[in-house]
Amino acid sequence: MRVSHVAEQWVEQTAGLTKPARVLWCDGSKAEYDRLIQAMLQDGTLLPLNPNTYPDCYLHRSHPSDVARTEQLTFICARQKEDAGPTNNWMAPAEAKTRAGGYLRGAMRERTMYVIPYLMGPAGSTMSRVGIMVTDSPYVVASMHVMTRVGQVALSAMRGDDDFIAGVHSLGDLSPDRRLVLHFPEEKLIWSVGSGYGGNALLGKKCHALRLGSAQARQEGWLAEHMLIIGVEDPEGRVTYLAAAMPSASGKTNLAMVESRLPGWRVWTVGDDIAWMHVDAHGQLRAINPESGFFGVAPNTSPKTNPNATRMVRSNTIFTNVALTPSGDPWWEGLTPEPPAGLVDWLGQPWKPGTPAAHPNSRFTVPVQQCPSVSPNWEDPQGVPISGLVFGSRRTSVIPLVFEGFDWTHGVFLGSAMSTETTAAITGKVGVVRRDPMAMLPFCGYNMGDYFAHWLSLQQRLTRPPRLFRVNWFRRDADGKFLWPGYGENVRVLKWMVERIHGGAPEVDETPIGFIPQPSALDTDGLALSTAHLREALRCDAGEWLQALGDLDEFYGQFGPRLPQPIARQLRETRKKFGG
Ligand code: OXD
Ligand code: MN
Repeated sequence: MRVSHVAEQWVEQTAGLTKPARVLWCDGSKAEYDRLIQAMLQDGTLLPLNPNTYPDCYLHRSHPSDVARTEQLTFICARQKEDAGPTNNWMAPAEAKTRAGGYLRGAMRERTMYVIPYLMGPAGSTMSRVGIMVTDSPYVVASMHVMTRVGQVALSAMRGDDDFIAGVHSLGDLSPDRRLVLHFPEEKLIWSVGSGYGGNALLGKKCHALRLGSAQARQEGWLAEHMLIIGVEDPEGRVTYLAAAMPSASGKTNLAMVESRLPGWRVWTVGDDIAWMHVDAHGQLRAINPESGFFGVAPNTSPKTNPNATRMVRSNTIFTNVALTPSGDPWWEGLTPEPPAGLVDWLGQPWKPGTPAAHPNSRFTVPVQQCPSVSPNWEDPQGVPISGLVFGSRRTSVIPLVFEGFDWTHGVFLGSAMSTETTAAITGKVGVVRRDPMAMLPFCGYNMGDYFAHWLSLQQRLTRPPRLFRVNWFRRDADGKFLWPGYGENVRVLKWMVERIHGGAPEVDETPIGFIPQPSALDTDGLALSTAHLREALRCDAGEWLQALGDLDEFYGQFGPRLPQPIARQLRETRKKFGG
């Protein structure tokens, strides 16, 4: 492999700090992956699953205190606190290095330090970017093989000797007291110690593609977003591409590979979690999926909620923290209506009814190509043209099923004002409402006031700005029942968006929050949904909204002068339209 001098020096320096027994550069080959799997089967890091029903699938159990992203231990270490902004934890770079350096010193003794050159994005795309990470976890290496493109393909994409994001990862001693996930945007550097799980440890994903990616995107004039990418094919065979931001564990993977219930309509999967979007020379927004795998939430994935995912994880999949059946199949809540007898839970103990069998944030890691609905264009180096952007959140009340922003600025305001109920993807309380602008609250690597300004500024380069939509699949009626059936039926909402994008579906109500479809505008053929029910799902209530907008002044106020004036103006105007 051709290796950059800067990378070699940095690896040597890192080895000097962490003191591994050996250093091994990864080439990304199948043989390398197989060797890692064999070694992990031997030392018990992986358990084999039933080779007849789940060929080449494995189960990993993480440390029981290391099961989700730890936002409270995640820091943006910009030189100036203001550049991290009020929504990020901040630590001064020198202090961060002293603290984490203490945990990393000698942390790899008697371990192998794997060096993983990885490419985020398709080979040959000017939108793709390179990372080089070191880790002492073979599970992380195998997962990076699935989630990114590893080896020479990455090194060949470097545009200069130092054109890479550097990432140091060590399991440390896995103690939450000695766990830190640190981002140094000015140094293109990530340090993560003390966790072996998900976004804390697979550095390509949240740390690189979102936190440092978003900071780099701002400097270079593009967007790194927490968005799925899909192509929606209509009965005429036209494919309209959409990107949709949704908070973690809120059905993003389900929507990314949704199987349409509408005859003639079909959804093609480009990505399920992250979109990197550039404005091309013609002023068209184009998106790539920087990842090459899915790291999806297992619980509630079933033939009903996500048939494509249940098929896709039947081979070549690494499961983490799911339960195990006596015949060696993985199991999680929702997979089958009844739990099979004799389950072993995610901790490896006989399952006790009333306790979780799979951890609520248990996951599958699987290559994108295995998705039955994968788009033929998913690796197009030019990216796919985006005609609509969707902001979705999880709200029991207030937010209608779907509506459309008036224009780019108003749509950016809607995204910036998003709030959602928390899920098991992060440690902490589930179901608490918090502001989550563009579903990026935990992932924006710089001051979110500047982030809103960056979004607004793109408009001048867009000749045909995408339409911006807001969705909420999770609204409930007074009895606590979901108002919308969701899952495969969500294609009906996508159909409405596609019609709007192409100048159709004029039956809308103009409300203070945007255009809401009249019940007749949504195709509900074959659904047992009354108009009254649908009206409730689409209802916009002035009193509820004025209350919901109540704490936005405080949220926006934190950004002080960094809050763009157009956003403050949109809030004032919305209130005024509601009579507030
Ligand atoms: C994820 C997350 O893993 O958002 O995608 O937590
Ligand atoms: Mn995510």
